[in-house]
Amino acid sequence: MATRKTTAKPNVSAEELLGYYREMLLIRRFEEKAGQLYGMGLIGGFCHLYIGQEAVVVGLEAAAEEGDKRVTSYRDHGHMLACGMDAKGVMAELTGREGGYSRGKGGSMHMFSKEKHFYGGHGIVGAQVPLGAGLAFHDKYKGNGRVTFAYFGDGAANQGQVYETYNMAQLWELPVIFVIENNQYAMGTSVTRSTKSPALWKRGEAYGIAGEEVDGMDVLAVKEAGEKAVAHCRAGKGPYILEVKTYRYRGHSMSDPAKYRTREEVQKMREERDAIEHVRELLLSGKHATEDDLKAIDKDIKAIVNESAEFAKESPEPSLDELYTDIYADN
Ligand SMILES: Cc1ncc(C[n+]2csc(CCOP(=O)(O)OP(=O)(O)O)c2C)c(N)n1
Ligand SMILES: [Mg+2]
Repeated sequence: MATRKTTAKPNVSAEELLGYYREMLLIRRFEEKAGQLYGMGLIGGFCHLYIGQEAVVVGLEAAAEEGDKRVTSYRDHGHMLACGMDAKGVMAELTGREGGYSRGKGGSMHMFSKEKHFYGGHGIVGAQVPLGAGLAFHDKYKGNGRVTFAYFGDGAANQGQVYETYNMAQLWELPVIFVIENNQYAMGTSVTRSTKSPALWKRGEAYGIAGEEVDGMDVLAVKEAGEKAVAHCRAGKGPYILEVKTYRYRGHSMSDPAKYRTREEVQKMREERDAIEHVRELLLSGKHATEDDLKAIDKDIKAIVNESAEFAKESPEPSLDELYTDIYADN
């Protein structure tokens, strides 16, 4: 990927840019804190951090409207924060406490919020893709104009169920945006090792689904592409594919020998392509904010994240009775 230019786009207000900066920073600091709590033994099981990929979900949430739905994989903390779920509830779920979004029974990979239209959090690679089409089917049936964002990875993009879903979604003209977060690796397997056709956005062509590739380290580019995809879906034209090129800085999960890439590769992405640094430069060079303004935001975010960690440590473990709840649908 080429190094991008750092001049502010004229159609973006200072307020918008500051909002994206805040939201991306919240995800990054939250994930760093989650990494620390994991190291301290306060979080158990799997924990997949989103550090590096923040511009994807923040850009797409900027294109969404109230009532739109989202569903994603196990790398889900960023999606929850970006759609407005409370950092305290997410962190407490990570520590397996009663104050968590699944009352401590779901952990990192299994959280939901009906209120924020967040449908998980799914540990089975690719499983959320047909679920996303199902959510979109509901909205099409109801004729409510809503759109679903179904996020999945480059590795998941090689799954059979994705293509069955493409076929049905196009056939039924479902309002679903298939967002491929191409962070270049599936656990330790690079895209170039797993496929001879790395243009994942083109794979809808066989089904008649339009798609495009987006620079996922540029929140403004993601937002613009998101708006186009949303307009396509809301106009009743069926699904759309966005392949968002991004990068994760941390390991796949919390234990990752990282033998599949060099430290230099990671370092280069951090130094030259970081999405938060990009917005920071836009804010400063466009004189939309001063260093002090940004420091104040950093301080604010730190306080929110620290508060979430305190809450997550203090919230009690779920009672044994919780074993018997959330098993059957409540009528
Ligand atoms: C059906 C299934 N197969 C294998 C796994 C183990 N697994 C977990 S994550 C993962 C890699 C997926 O990579 P990608 O779709 O690129 O998403 P990323 O982790 O990069 O966000 C694999 C193989 C699984 N959870 N489910
Ligand atoms: Mg991947």
